[in-house]
Amino acid sequence: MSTPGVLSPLEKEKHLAAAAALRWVRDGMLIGLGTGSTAAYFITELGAAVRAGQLRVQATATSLASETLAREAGIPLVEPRRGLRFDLTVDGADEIDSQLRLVKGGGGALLREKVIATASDYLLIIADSSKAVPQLGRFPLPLEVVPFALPWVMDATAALGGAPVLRRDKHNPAQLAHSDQGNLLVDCHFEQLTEPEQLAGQLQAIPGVVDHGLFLGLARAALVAHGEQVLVLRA
Ligand code: ABF
Repeated sequence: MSTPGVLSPLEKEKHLAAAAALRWVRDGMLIGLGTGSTAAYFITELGAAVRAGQLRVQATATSLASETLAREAGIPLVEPRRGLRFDLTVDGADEIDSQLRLVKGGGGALLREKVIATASDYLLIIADSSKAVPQLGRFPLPLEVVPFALPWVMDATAALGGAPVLRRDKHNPAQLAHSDQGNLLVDCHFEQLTEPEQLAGQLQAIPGVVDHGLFLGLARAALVAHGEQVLVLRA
């Protein structure tokens, strides 16, 4: 495990969880690479193992940012194609409950993340301790939305109690945020997600919603770092 410089306690936890995920990787695997700062630590660690000749893997990334990082790290990349399945995908999350239901998409990559997670035999989530929650819903639920449909998606999600907010570019708030597909991102502020399965169906039924950040029944395990310890949660 590489040792990054001075890190905050949460950053240390992210790095610890990411480094622990390397133990799930076997030689020859096809790996899905997640997005976000925790997944970035994993990509860096995996790249170091590949460059050192300890592991031979191929990978596909869930975002253009992770793809660039993986390329720089020396991880061989494969393009999407029919029949492609991933032995393992390692990704972060915004919230994880005790049933390993997830809220994802704070990083804007929820669509590619769900595509790759669904095409994976094993989705392993890596996270710092702040992500484990008794109930989903404190973190706003992201949606990827086709631009033309935006006004009606805002109306429909408001009617569901989601208090939708159109996401702005975090580096340039005068601009709207866009996904890698060029779609818009809407963050829904539900007070609590008591029935995530029902809500997932309602959101998916809104025309123009490409996908939502609820990942239900997809994660097989989560590595959640608490201080110096990494807890393994299983579905
Ligand atoms: C991705 O990155 C997401 O689905 C989630 O939105 C985010 C987590 O980011 P971080 O690891 O930076 O907290 O995994």
